[in-house]
Amino acid sequence: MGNMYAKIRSALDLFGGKRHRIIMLGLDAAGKTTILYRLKLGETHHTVPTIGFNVETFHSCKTKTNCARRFRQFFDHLQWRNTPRKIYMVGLSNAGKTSILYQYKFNEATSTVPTIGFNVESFNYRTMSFTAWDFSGREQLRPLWRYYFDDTAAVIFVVDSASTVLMQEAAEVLHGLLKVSELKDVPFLVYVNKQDIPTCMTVDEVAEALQLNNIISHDVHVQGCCAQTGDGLYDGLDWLCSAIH
Ligand SMILES: Nc1nc2c(ncn2[C@@H]2O[C@H](COP(=O)(O)OP(=O)(O)OP(=O)(O)O)[C@@H](O)[C@H]2O)c(=O)[nH]1
Ligand SMILES: [Mg+2]
Repeated sequence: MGNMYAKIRSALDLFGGKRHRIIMLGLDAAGKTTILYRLKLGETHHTVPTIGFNVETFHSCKTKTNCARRFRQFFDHLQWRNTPRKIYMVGLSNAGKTSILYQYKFNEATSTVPTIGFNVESFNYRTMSFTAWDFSGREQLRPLWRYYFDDTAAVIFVVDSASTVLMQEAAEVLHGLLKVSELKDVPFLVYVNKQDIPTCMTVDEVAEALQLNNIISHDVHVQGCCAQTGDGLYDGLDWLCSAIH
């Protein structure tokens, strides 16, 4: 019982229900007051050098998204339920999306056929439950993607690293997704798949071709993998779990 109360108390802290005193220290003109006003008001204000100190109270639960995330964390923390997170798997056709999905689900290589529409599978990893939506990458079927953006916790973008000629098209599709307002604040895991093929591009080469280093709008992680052996897939999922939390 004592353990249960301790859990509830620490979970309530996630709501910001408890007050914490933060002492901000640093050299002259380091930006302390600017940070304080940003936390308090959500915007940058002109400051003058502080004589003595400033005191402000602010709530960490600032945006609706943050509140929803904290609410979910609250339930997870109590382990009353583990809400499945929706993973949105996209990329060009033949990239290996369905092969990756089946590795997640069955932990083994499974033969696939080109997806028409989408596949949906649930699986658990570590303490989290996921519902993965794996869409067809065919150009004619990509318009379907936009009807399923809602409630996406993370995007997995799969690239065939052995298909050099399609890299430009993959870059355009990926950057198009990064502009979608429903996917704002959603982390993107980019799987550089088929790393077992001798002629494949390296992870760095693909990252450069996809201009991944220039992305500042989203949390993006690039991970080399091979869907046939499963290599790299769980390293990517580890990152995803931490990015979703
Ligand atoms: N050598 C190799 N082949 C792979 C790998 N991953 C997938 N494949 C093969 O690539 C082909 C396409 O894989 P899928 O998983 O069906 O591709 P997809 O992205 O789901 O394609 P669509 O459903 O058409 O969008 C299949 O023949 C897979 O066996 C890999 O890591 N290495
Ligand atoms: Mg498929």
